[in-house]
Amino acid sequence: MPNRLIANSLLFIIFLKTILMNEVCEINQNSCKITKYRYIFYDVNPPEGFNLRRDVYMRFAIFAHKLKNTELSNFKLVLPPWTNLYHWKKKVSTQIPWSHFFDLKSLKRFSPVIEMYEFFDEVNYKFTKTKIDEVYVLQHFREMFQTGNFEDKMLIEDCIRKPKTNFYYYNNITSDNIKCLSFHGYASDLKKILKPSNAQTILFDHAEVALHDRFGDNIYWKARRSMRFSNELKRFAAVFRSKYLNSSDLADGTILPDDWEAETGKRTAKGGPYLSVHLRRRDFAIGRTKDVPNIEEAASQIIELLRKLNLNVVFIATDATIKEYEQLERLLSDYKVHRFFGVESLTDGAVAIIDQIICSHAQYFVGTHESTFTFRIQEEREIMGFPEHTTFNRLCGDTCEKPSIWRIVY
Ligand SMILES: Nc1nc2c(ncn2[C@@H]2O[C@H](COP(=O)(O)OP(=O)(O)O)[C@@H](O)[C@H]2O)c(=O)[nH]1
Ligand SMILES: [Mg+2]
Repeated sequence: MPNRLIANSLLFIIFLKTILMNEVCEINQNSCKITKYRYIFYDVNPPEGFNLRRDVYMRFAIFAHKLKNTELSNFKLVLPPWTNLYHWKKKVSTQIPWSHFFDLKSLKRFSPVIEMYEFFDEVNYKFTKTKIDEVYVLQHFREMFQTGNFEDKMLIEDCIRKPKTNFYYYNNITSDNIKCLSFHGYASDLKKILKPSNAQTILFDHAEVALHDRFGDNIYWKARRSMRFSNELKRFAAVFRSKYLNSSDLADGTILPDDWEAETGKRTAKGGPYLSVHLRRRDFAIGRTKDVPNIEEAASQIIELLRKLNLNVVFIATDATIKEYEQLERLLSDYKVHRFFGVESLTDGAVAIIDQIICSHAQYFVGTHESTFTFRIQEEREIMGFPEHTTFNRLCGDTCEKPSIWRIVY
């Protein structure tokens, strides 16, 4: 009977829809769309800065990338929206999507990532409450540091600290299934959690506990190359470079293909006719006095470099206070000194990226010891193909070992 068939099919669809959507659409069931996808969320220890967060993103983007073409290929990685960070002085009033900083199309060419709003849209959550099916708060094994036994492992254990998952400050997201997962291993090991689970949504908090699968291999660099900055931020940097630093991609030899997948790795970048400096202050100037110079020492090292390079223009990226920066400027008064001050409409995060872009295009770069802000600039220069000796340089404190060289591989 065709009618019965139709009725049965309808019932079956409703049944399917109910099991699929049961956990996630609490109110307003009718508005729920059927989606065949499952979702990995992650979040990072709140005090961590932007550039460490970019590194954690890579660990999870690589994890999700490796799920493609496996039995877990219906998982997508939901990008954790940006909320106020410790280093951002100008507060943001809402969750910021990744497209504010990065080119989403490029990210998606590497890994099945989506923005939070795309997730909301896919499951039509807008007016409903979202309950994450399973939350795992990663923590280090307590006994590992006592016994020195660093085998890879994971185990649901008592929480060492009371978990404070904030769900990106959305007041319509919760979970009633939060566990602590003692973990020592690589991000991709987390598929052991995905495999036996039939949850549609899984959140890993304190994701920074999971390590890179393989730091510095070609997959690492693919993930890294896919993290192209948004066109808007690139434009701000380009205007500044052209206006103050006599720098353009054509003249500097820094034109890259539109698609990062087409990059071949030529070491032919020349860079603009300026020295760029990343001078990390604030918490580094307090907590790492041995490794970072004071302002006078920084100035004399910069002058030495300018003389050696026969340059008279320097671009300073720094989180220094205005007072410190003015002191530096005075000490460098024989030279043209530039800093990007930004405009009112730019977020602190955007200004920081524009600083990084301008630094990465200089003929010669010198950074701050063990700052992830500096590391990201060095990677950018590796991608553009600068000679290594122009990139892996640091300002000296009392200590001055040479920075590690992380060469790009394809
Ligand atoms: N605009 C700007 N911000 C900076 C600079 N250096 C540090 N910051 C800010 O301070 C934060 C430092 O945190 P993070 O990104 O984790 O780098 P790290 O702490 O140096 O390893 C950055 O994200 C920026 O918000 C700089 O040169 N320019
Ligand atoms: Mg930091």
